[in-house]
Amino acid sequence: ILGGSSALPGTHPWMAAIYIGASDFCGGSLISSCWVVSAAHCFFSNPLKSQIRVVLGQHLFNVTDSNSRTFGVEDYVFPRQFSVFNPTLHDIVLIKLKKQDGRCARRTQFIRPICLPDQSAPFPDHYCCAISGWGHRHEKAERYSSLQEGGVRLVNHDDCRKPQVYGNHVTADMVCAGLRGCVDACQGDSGGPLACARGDVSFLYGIVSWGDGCGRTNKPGVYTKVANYIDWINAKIRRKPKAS
Ligand code: 4AZ
Repeated sequence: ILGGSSALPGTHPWMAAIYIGASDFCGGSLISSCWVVSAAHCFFSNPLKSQIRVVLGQHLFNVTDSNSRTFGVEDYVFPRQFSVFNPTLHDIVLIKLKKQDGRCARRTQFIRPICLPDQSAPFPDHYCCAISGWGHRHEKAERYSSLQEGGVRLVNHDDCRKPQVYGNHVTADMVCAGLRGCVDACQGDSGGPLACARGDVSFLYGIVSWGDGCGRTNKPGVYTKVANYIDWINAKIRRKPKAS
């Protein structure tokens, strides 16, 4: 996160740290006890499930403590439209955590799921939402940071599709945020949440997906529009009735 500030432990309790293979890293969001949402492009090389670790309740990058819990991965699923040939389209993946002693994440002060957005109640243009992540704090940073947070305003969709912004690279399955570039997501924040709140309830409105650099004028961050994938998410995470 560029231009943000250090988050206090427990203020983004849905935040997941996802370690992929030897050196890849992405953010994610806990949406139910056993399921985390992230960006499909983070998984585009089809990493072995056994090489992925998901840490909940983490604060410092690469540091586990008594508040954090580490999970293996049972499975991960892409929407059927996702294609490695165009990984910014349908950039969402569902990750199923491996149970430990018969269950996945237990709620604590530091671990709690975020609500899915309501398809019929979008947030308005210029609404102020929050991004968080362990990613780079400048375009040329060389290491990840402690968990950062910052506020970004939602950008009007037509404005984001203007030729001097992103033109038709931005589709109806994306939302843009942070036009003025003071705060933006950056490398290593991918997969993490764009969280918009109504009252004190936070909703997972977007997933950090792509952008031209970090914090550049007229180059907002682009996020997967989670509301467009609610039916797919619910179909995948719904407990399947046991055959009797
Ligand atoms: C990245 O490389 C990345 N400014 C993520 C988000 C943005 C740019 C780059 C948006 O993962």
